[in-house]
Amino acid sequence: MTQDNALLNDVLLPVAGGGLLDRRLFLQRSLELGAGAGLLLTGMDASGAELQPWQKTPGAPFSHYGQPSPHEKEAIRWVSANTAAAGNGISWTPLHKLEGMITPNGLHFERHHHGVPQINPDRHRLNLHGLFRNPVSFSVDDLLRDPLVSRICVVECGGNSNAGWHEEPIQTPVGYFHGLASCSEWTGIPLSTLLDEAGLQPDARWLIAEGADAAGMNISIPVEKALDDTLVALYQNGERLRPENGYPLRLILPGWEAVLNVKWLHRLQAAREPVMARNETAKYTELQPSGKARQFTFIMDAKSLITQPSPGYRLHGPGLYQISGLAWSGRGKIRKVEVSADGGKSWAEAALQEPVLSKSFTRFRLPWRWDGSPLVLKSRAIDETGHQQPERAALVAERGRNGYFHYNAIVSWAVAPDGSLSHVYA
Ligand SMILES: Nc1nc2c(c(=O)[nH]1)N[C@H]1C(S)=C(S)[C@@H](COP(=O)(O)O)O[C@H]1N2
Ligand SMILES: [Mo]
Repeated sequence: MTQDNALLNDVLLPVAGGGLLDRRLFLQRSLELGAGAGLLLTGMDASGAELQPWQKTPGAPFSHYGQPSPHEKEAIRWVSANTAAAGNGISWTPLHKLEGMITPNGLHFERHHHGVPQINPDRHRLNLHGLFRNPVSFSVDDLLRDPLVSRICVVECGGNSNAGWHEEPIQTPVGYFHGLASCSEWTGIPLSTLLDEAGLQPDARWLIAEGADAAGMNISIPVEKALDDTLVALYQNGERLRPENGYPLRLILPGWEAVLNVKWLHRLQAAREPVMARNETAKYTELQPSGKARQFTFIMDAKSLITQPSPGYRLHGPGLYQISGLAWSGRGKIRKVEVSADGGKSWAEAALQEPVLSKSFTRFRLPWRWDGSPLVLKSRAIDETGHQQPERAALVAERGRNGYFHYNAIVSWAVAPDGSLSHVYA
């Protein structure tokens, strides 16, 4: 018996009660590692699989802030900047590349009217003025000392999905059609706390919020919503807000069109009347078939879409698939999502993945066996208030052809025999 073998036998004998083994077992581990090194030389692991280069040498060092794998270069925001106006434009969340319900901060959609201000938090203040008994000015540090609360909710631009109003169905990955919506955990201070502290006067009906960007975007918020679930957010998915999403602080009005979620918030004026800013008169209003215009249409209605499979992907032949998608409603929780694989003739109830949260992305899934024939996939959401997503024809009949905002019709993907998908009005 060699000296090494004797050592191996020794260290496997218990050295004390309860199964304690000899501390020299670590030496045996290194003997095993020696054997492993032999495998390394043969270029195969114990299962006979070939060792990859990264299994043979130490990996990259630590990093202060992580980045996605370089192999995930397609999971990016799609930028659509307005070249006529500096800093004006949008970028879309790649919903077709994501799973689960939370949007990573680097992929939260963006809408800026005048670029992303680079704010020094030490020089930023939030001023409450107008119809308050004690007008007050907060520093960011003041606000960070207040008791914080968190909630998960969707931020969705009122103009999201508006390509649905086009005469012809837009052909683009689903995130670049419906991705002006993102879902995050927001942490901050209930606005009602700050309004209490400043002594909101009873005759105040509106709060006029203004951002510290060069556009000085302003908009009017009804006092009822401000006192209900509105948050002054400081954190987004656990870290401080990203500059593009409002650093150091922004408003979050769960379920309402995102234009009200004023970023870089620096002023709240309590008033009797709305300010009639551009974004509540020239924009975010729509002429109806009745001849009347919609205004102050704050709530984002129920919506759903299938993200897998979706246009840009190709099914690899007949067989078993999992349909996966997102549903949400600005009115509350999603009660039910139904999926059709025959263009709306029959519907099956999808499984909703927990947690199902109010005004948040809800992931739905349904197994599906594709037999290779052409068909149309659809999904429709019903929220806890009973609101159901309309068919496109019904939405157009109700709202007419001047629609630009609040498009929430059922979305249809046609599957071709070659497994490719396209957006159809069906
Ligand atoms: N100060 C300020 N707030 C703003 C805007 C802006 O341009 N400036 N854009 C609004 C619009 S139209 C939308 S859709 C949301 C977008 O928020 P996000 O960029 O964090 O996704 O911010 C809103 N708040
Ligand atoms: Mo927006």
